[in-house]
Amino acid sequence: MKVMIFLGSDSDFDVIEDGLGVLKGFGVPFSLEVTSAHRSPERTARLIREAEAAGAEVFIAVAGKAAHLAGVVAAHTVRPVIGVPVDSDALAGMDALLSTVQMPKGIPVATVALGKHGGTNAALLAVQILALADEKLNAGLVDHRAKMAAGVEAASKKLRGKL
Ligand code: RP5
Repeated sequence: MKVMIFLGSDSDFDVIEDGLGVLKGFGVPFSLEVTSAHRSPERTARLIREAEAAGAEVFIAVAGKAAHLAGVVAAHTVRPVIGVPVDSDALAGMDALLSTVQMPKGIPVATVALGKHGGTNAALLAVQILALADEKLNAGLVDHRAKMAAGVEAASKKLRGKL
């Protein structure tokens, strides 16, 4: 297992679902658990220790509202932590965005976009971190970028055809 994903609630799952597809596509082994920084603090600390022992190199924490899960995970590990703020109804996710991104100096959290875009980018960022020491993953990322660029060109051609 290389990537440990924590969700603050099972209701956060849809935010990371596409990201799981990204990790599967790159063949990156991951594990996922629901744990809350405030409702199950001891479970959270234990799961972090267990994930490190199981070989986790990157952590992803997905949480909404007063989203301190990513910061708490970062407090318990020196491995990189990516925070995904959930775009819940209240304040359209601005609460979670600020809670996740505004970590005081000393304990960094790499914060990605709100919601599903953030979930996908968290997975891609985790792959990029792992690719630093994995040539196959690196080649996969280069190929992924090339496919995206080709997709933009194809979309442009399709639109031009309608003019
Ligand atoms: C946070 O509160 C969770 O990360 C979730 O985004 C939000 C709502 O939780 P539930 O009401 O679904 O348990 O802790």
